[in-house]
Amino acid sequence: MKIVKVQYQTGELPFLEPFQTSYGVTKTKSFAIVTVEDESGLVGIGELDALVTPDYIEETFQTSLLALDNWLIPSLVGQEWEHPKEVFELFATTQGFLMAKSALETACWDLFAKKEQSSLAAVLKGAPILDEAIEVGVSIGIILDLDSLVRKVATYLDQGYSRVKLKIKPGYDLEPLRVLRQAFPRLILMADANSAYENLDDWDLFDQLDRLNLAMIEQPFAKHDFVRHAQLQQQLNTVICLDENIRSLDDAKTAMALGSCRAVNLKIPRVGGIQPAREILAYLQQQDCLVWLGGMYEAGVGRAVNLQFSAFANFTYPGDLSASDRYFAEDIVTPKAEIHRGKLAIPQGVGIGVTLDSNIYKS
Ligand code: OSB
Ligand code: MG
Repeated sequence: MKIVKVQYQTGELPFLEPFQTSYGVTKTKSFAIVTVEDESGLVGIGELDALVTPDYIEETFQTSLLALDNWLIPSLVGQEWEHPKEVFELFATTQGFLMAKSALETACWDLFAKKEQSSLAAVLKGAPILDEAIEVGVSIGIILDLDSLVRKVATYLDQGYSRVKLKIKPGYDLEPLRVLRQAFPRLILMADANSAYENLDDWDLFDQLDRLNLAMIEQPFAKHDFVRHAQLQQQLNTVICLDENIRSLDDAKTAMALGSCRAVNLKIPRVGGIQPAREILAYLQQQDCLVWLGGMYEAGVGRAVNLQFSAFANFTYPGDLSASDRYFAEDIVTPKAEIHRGKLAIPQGVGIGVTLDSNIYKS
C-alpha cells in the first residue's frame, strides 16, 4: 500500500468537569484527527492525543503538529508498505514524537483493516473476535472535598465501572484513599501519582499505603527513574505499575530486568502506535507482568482504537477505558462508546468501527 495524501484538522471538546492531577487542572480535550489516503482513495483515520502542556511527557500538542508537518508526514507519503506493522519503522530517523507517530500509524491500521473489510480487532488477532464487550474502569481526578469524592465514586460504581483509579499527590494521598477504602471495602481501588513523589523519604507514606489493599500504585516517581521504582517495589506488597517510564520495548525490558514494577499501564499513543504496543504487550505478558490499557482522555477516534485493541488483547484487568460520557457531553463519532452493565461494546464496523460525525471541529 502507499499513502498518497495525509491531512489533519484540530479540534477541542470541553470536559464535563475539570480534571485535576498532580500536574494541574485540565478543562478541555485538544485533539487532531489525521486522515491517510491510499492510491485507491480509501481513507483511514487516527487521533493525536498529545496534551497541551509538557507535564505528563515531553511531547506536546504543538510539538506533535510540528513533527507531523516537518518529518513524519514526509516519511510516510509515497512509501510502499505491505502491512501496517511496517509503518512505525518508516519513522525511525525521527526520535521521540511517539504520540504524533501513533496518530499516523493507527490511521494506517484503520485503512488496512477497511481494505480487508474487517474490524481492526480481527486484523490484530488474526481471528474473529468472540467477546463483543469489555469490562472497564475509571480514572478519577483530585477531588478535594472527600464527601464529593465518595459520592462521585458511588455514581461510577452504579454505572458499572469495575475498578477505580484515584489521582494522588503529596498532601492528597493517604486520607482520600482511606476514606474510599472505608466507604467501599471491596472496591478494586488504585492510585496514580503521575511522578509526584521525590524519593524513598516518603517511605512512611508508602508503608501506610501498603496497608490499604490497593490493587496497585501507578508511577510514584520520576518518569525515567527505574531504580527507585525497583527499590520501592522490593519493599512493598502492593504492585507498582509504570506509566510514564514505559515508552518502548527497551523500557519494558529495563523495568523487568530491574524489577521496577509488576504491572504496566500500556497506552498506544505513549509508545508510538499499535505495533510497538503489541510488541510490548507480548513481551510483558511473557514476563508475567500484568498489562492493562491506559487512556489519554481520548475523543471518539482514539477511544475506538483503544476498544479494538482491547478486544484483540483480551486484557484481564479493566483499563482506563471509560464511556465517552465520562468526559464529554458530545463526541465526534458514531457510535459513541457507551457503558451497559459495566461493559463497553466493541463497535462492529470495519476498521476502528466508528465513523466521524460531520460537525466534529467545534473550535
Ligand atoms: O496518568 O494515566 C494517566 C490522562 C492523561 C494523561 C495521563 C493519564 C491520564 C488518565 C486518564 O489517568 C485516563 C483516561 O480516562 O483516559
Ligand atoms: Mg498514569
